[in-house]
Amino acid sequence: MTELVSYEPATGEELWRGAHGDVDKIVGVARRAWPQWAAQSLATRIELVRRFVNELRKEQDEFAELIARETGKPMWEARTEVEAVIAKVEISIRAYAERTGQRKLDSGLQGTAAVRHKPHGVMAVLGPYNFPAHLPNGHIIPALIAGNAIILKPSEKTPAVGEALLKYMNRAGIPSAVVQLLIGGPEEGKALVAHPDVDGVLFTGSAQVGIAINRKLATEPGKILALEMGGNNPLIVWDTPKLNDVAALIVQSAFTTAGQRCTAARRLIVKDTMYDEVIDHLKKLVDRLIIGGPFDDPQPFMGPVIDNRTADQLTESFLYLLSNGGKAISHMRRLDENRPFITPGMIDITDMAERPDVELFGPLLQIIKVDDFDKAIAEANNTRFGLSASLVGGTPEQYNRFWANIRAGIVNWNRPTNGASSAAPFGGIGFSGNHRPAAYYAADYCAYPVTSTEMEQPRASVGVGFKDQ
Ligand code: UN1
Repeated sequence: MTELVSYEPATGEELWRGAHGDVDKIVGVARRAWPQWAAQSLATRIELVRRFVNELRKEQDEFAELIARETGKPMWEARTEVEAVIAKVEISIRAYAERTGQRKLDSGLQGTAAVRHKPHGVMAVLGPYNFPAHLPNGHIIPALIAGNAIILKPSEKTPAVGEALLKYMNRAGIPSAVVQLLIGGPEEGKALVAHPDVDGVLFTGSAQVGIAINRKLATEPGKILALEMGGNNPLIVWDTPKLNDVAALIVQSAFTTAGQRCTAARRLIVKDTMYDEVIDHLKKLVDRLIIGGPFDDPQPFMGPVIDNRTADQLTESFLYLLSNGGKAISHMRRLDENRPFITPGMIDITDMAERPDVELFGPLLQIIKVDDFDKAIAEANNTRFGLSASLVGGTPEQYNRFWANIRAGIVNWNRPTNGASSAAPFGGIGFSGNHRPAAYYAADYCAYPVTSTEMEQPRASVGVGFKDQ
């Protein structure tokens, strides 16, 4: 049987090894377990997800350490991820009540009309490697609360974190048949998504894979599909005096988690009169940025990217931009031949004839100089993606114009493109996903509304068109 192995990006050491799962068998177990889980009271399911938080809290440091090992992100960031997992539970309980709770309505029909929600059944959760606990958890918890059985297929780069997440859930008393782990690669992923006994797919990952799933499910209109994909997110810098703060905001947007966030700023669009000063501040800050292993002391700003192949692809992308009209502001360099530590790359692509509209998932920032605010907005919209966008500086009137014209699901003023709230709807448009698949509105994907109209006695409403007896 094929085995999956995960390695620590920072050291190259093997971290985890396990056999690929049997999709049919796992789906069968979920199918059989589901009715009993759905029949539990909502209060019981809520009690159990709250117990999961208690279990996790007991081993919060160990879990953060595992996340740091398997992703390469610094401990301070791994701890933040565990906090986000914990916070998601109360957010999801609230979201279930507010988004999918029972509602009476005035339907205009005779009788009492109400909308109530039911779980879909078996939900497949496909997770990413950048937040291997937080993002799948953001789908698992609302789906569990709603009464679904879950199959988690973690990214093949982070199986250990996926396994640990479910272990805490099982310890809390959520049955192991109700939250199962499927280890595997694309083959298992495809089989799971297309399985006739899987009722919904909650996906977080690249646009390429998300679009393939969407195509695969095109003939199954009833299957629920939440797509949280990537971005080619713009950050516009307009008139603003606080350049130290602006530089810090740009660095945070583009380079936290080594740029491996769906919300990372990929394109910096700068007003021409601000350009030299902004770039100067930015370069100085990037030069001070510490890159290192997750447990280094002092803690690094960012770790390695996920693996050597990704590091190679990113440095190749940087060279591609450079040889196609880009001007290097700061070179993306490999710091270690054997490990995927790379320096943040910044490149001015203003003069590039054709700009690639792909998500470069790493610490690579493309910079564009513009001389007019409307051109800046047009430049920001020059993408098929539409996840997150920020304006830094400018007047309230300009922010309003930006807000009205920008095509993105998350729009910010004077704050980074990333670090979006988990208590708010989260998601994008276009190649970024199908609207609001995550965070607060994830609840919408986890239960379907049933409209019921109820009368005390049987009665039809059409009384014309019959012959006399
Ligand atoms: C980010 O903005 O860096 O809970 C990711 C969620 C979001 C994820 C945000 N807060 O799904």
